[in-house]
Order: sequence, then structure tokens, then C-alpha cells
Amino acid sequence: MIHLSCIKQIQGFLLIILTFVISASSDVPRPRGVSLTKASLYSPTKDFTCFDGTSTIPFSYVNDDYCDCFDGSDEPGTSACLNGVFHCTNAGHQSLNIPSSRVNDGVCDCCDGTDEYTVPDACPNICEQLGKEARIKAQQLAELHKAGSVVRMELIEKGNKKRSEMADQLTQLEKDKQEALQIKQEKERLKSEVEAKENAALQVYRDAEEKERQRKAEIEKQQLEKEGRDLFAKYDSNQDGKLSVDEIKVVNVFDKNKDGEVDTEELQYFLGEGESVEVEEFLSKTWPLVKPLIMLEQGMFKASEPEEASEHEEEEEHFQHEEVDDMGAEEENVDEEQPDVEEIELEKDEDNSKTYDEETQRIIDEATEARKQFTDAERAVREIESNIRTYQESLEKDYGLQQEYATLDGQCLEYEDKEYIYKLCLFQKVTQKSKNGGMEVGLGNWGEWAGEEGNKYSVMKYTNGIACWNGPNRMTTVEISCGMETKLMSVTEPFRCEYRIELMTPAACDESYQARQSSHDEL
Ligand code: MAN
Repeated sequence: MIHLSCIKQIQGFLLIILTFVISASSDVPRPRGVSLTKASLYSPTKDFTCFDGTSTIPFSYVNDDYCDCFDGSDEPGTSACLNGVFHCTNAGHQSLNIPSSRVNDGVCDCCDGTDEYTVPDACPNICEQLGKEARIKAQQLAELHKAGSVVRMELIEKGNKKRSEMADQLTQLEKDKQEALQIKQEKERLKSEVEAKENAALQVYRDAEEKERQRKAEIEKQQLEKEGRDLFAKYDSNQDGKLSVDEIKVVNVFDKNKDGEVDTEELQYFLGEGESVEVEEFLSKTWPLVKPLIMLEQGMFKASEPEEASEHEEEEEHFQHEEVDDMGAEEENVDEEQPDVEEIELEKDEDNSKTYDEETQRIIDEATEARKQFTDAERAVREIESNIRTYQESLEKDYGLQQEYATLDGQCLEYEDKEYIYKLCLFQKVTQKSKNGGMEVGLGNWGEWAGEEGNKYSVMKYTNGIACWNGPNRMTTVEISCGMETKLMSVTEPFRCEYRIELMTPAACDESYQARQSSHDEL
């Protein structure tokens, strides 16, 4: 019986022959799937040590279709290890590393066909053709970068000019602000000066008004007292200078709850514990309680008179004979109050068209003008400050290493797809508007440059857009590449409410693009 390890050794030997025959065309013989840079790690005269150093195996175990190393480094040319890497040289085009699991899986991954070696001719070598096409494309791209760089230089020049102009304007604005602040201060001083004069002049009028108010109040007070005295005299039917319980009982207005009689409780309310009340006590204690009731009755009758006249008549018939007397008194009161209403109207009129003496009016006009001038001066300062902020914000923005993006700030570009019109205002915001109408939706405001290290200015991020329904705020990533003009190439929404814009602009063109590419290819 042949030992298992013996079979493995024979298999390995055959594979080595196969491996080195296949690789014989390249300069350095190496196992299948190994790159030139790693060739020295696979020496047929030595045992093979896995890249992670975990074990050393006979060289014949390399590419024997059995995974010995944890890192898959012993099987670069077979699909035995899940984590192995297969390298295709792709002579004539670009070399490529693919997961070794794709080796012999029936799909051509390498243009030289080396990943599918079990079925000869399954994957013909098309590297020359692909390489040629790629070289043409690369050449075109290099030319685009070169031509675009000319425009980029102009952008840089304009950008620097714009920024230095802005810096100058900012300096000027700072000066303007100082001047405007001085004017404001002066206007404020003038305003308070004139306002003090105005206040003094108006005080004369205020004092006069107060005096008038007091005079009227005094008249009112006297009228009220007279009314009280008259009523007292009327209710004091035996004219003995006292209002007794019997006299009160027949006056309907003392029937607070309108149940048809003045009961003990009501008597107590108006008279207190006493049996009668004299005029002075009546005026100080009873009259203030009776007056509101009279007014209330007047009010009630007045309010319901137009529509419910008939009901009133019925009610009136219902009342006792004193009611008629009361009504008479009330009517008198209404008559007495009539002039008051007119007075109020007059006062209102006076308020609306208050006239002052010529000098006071002149001072008021002067103060009005001073207030206006102060407000204007204040506004001027605010406007300058707002301009300063705008300039400062702009000067603080990162417009690229050479200010190549500076002139693009505020430039708006549109892109239409089937459903939406997208608008990118560079360094400001991104919006989306449905073609079926509706509100513009904010997809993000200027955030930051977000390209990878060494390529920071290739990606812009616009964040904090309108919140997505049941989700985060919308945001947009703008990927920038070189083009002869600044325009949007595509807008997509790869994830819900996360948008991706492809932007072309000469600002992204690189005059040393070609040199950089070739040095990169050499690596
Ligand atoms: C709107 C648009 C879409 C977005 C949905 C999310 O229809 O902004 O782009 O996906 O809202 O609800």
C-alpha cells in the first residue's frame, strides 16, 4: 500500500514541474499565482514558511491544493485556501490580485487567463487589447488633465484675486464699521438730548392732563354722591333723615335675588345689624352696594330692549308699583350719565388729534427725526456687521491648496433625472425638487472636504439636510473629477436619503497627473 504522504509528495512534484513550466515565460520562475515581488519567498530549494510565520512546510506542499497555512500563503495558485491571494501578471496590461477562491471557478478574472488554467483556452489572453484600450484612455485622461490645468490656473489666479479683494474689502468694512459706530453714538447722544427736551415739553401736557383727570374724577365723585343723596331722599318716604327697614322693604332695587320681596338677608346685606341708616352712613356703606345693582339693571334693560321689548313690558307689569318709581330714578340716572359718555368720546378725539403749541410740536418733530436718524445709524452698523460676517466666513472657507475652488463658491449647477431636479450651489447647499411640484427639499449644507488622505479635495460633504421620514437628516457626497467645465455628471441616491453627485470641474485637473500616474504604475 502506498503511503498517503508519498502520494502527496508525487502530486507536489508534478505540480512544481507544472508551476515552473507555466511561469517559465516570466523572468523569475515562481509558483502559480505568486507576484514578482513575492517570488523570493517561494524558493524550491528550501522549505516554505507561511507568511504569518505559524508553520514551515516542505516546498512541495505549496500549491498542492491543500491549505496548510492559516493565512493561505501556501496556496496562491489554487482555491484550496479561503483567504489566499492569486496574482495575475497580465503582461501588456495591469497586474491584478484576486481572491484565490476565484481560481478555476469558470469565470475569467485575469485578462491573461491564468486564473482558469484547468480548462485550456477557456480564457484567452486579451491583455494586449485591454492594455491598449486602457493606455488610450489613460492618454486621453492625461490630456484632459493637461488641458484642464490651463483653466485651473485661471481659476487659481481668479480665486487668489477674489480672496485678496475680499481681504481688502474686509479691511475697508472694519473701517466703515468704526465710522458707523461713531455716527451711531453721535445720533444716540443727539436723540437722548432732544428726547429729554421732548419729555420736559410733554410733561407740561401730562401734568395738565393729570389735573384734568383729577378734576373730572372729582366731578364724578360729587355726581355720584349727589345721586346717592337724591336716592336717599327718595327712599326716605317719611323724610325723617333715616332710611328704615320698612322704607327699604318697598324698594324693589333692594330685592337682590328678585324673588318679589326684600328679605332679612337682603336687609342685613344693605343695613348691617341696624334697623335704619342715616344719610352719611348710607353714602359710605349702603350706596356703594346699591349703585352696582342699579347699573346692572340699567345695563340689562338696555341690552335686551331692542329685541325683547314685549317681554319687558310683561316683566314691568309684573313688578310692584315702586318698580315704576325705581325705573323713573334709573331713567334719570341714564340721563345724567349721558354727558359722561360724550365726554369720553371727546377725550378720545383729543387723543387722536392732540395738538400742541408750536414750540412743543417743533421739539416733538425734532425728536422724531432724531429717533429716525438713530434707527438708520443702527441699521447701517448692523448691515456692515453682517457683510463683515459674510466676508469672514468666506475667507475662512477652504477653497483648495491654491484657492482653485474660490470662484466656484455660490455657483449653482443643476441636474435632472426622471423624477427630480437637483441643484448644487457649491460651498452652500444641495436641494432636490420633484418635477410633480411640491417644496424644495434640502439635501445638505456645505460641510467639509472629505476625500481620503492625500486626496482631500476630491470629495465634498454637504450635511444636515431635511430629516428623512423616520430616518436621519439627508446628506450628499460630491465626488469630484477633472473636466473641461464645471458641471454635474450624475446624481444618485445609493442609500435612502444619502445622495451622491459626480461633479466635473477644471479645478480638479492636475498638470502633473501623467507623471504621477507613471510613477504610481512603477511602484
Ligand atoms: C423624498 C425624496 C427621496 C427620498 C424620500 C425619502 O421622496 O427626498 O429622495 O428617498 O423622500 O422618504
